[in-house]
Amino acid sequence: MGFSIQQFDPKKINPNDDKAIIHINTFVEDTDAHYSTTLNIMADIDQTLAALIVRLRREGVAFDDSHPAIRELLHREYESCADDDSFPMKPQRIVYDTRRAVEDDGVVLVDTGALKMWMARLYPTYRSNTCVIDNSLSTMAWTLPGAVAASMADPGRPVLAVMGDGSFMMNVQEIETAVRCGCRMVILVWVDEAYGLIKWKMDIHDGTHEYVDFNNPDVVALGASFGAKGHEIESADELYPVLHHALRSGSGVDIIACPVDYRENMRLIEKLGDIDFSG
Ligand SMILES: Cc1ncc(C[n+]2csc(CCOP(=O)(O)OP(=O)(O)O)c2C)c(N)n1
Repeated sequence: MGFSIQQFDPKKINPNDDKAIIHINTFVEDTDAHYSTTLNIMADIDQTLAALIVRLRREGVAFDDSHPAIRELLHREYESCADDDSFPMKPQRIVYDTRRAVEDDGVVLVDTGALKMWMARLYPTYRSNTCVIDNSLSTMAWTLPGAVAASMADPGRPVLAVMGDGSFMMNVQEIETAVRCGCRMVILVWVDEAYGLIKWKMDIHDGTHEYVDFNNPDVVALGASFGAKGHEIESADELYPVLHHALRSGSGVDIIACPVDYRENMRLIEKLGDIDFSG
């Protein structure tokens, strides 16, 4: 459902091209040696699933759409570092504290990078369109202008852009736009002083990395120079109250820089096996 070849190599799920594939999407997928479809349903996915469920129920087919085992696994991982006070912070704890701080209808925009691997897997959502992820083109840095747009579209709603430091620096000038246009938004920057996802990929493939590390500016001074407010997180217990307060306080743009411990990335690989890095 919703599959697109540019997002994921079908060879990984269908190496011998011997699986029966029912493809449901708003478009027919490109032909691929590992993606020969048995049936193409070209339609709105939401409506297709709703119709399918009605039909299955009517015909008395027993099915379980709650997947308790998967939910339990995810929930356990999501809560695993809730009390972990190591610093720089574990990605799992940043996701956990982010979810606690954002109201159920708050909009979170997740940028491209290693942080996306953590947010996309673990961040629970309670309403539709409250966690926006660019999974296809996966362009870096879109969440800063994206947050400007989200806050203009619905000024009363909390808006949070979650970005890596590489992405943040790539579109940092858009803070000027946000301040000039009177946007109310918060930017949470996961700081690892590197292009973390690329470093991770190099470490997996070559066992080493190069030219992916960099230094960051002082976020408090940077924020002030744009007329925004910068915060440096200096211990694990600070993130939740600072984020919680920023999301609820008055006006303007808040930028929160939070150091992250990406040694967890390789541990995740050991736990899960191979991971797709396209984009
Ligand atoms: C515009 C653009 N340039 C390059 C890439 C390739 N790319 C994907 S993730 C990434 C590094 C992201 O680094 P950062 O924003 O610091 O996040 P982190 O991975 O450290 O969490 C790069 C260079 C991309 N997806 N988009």
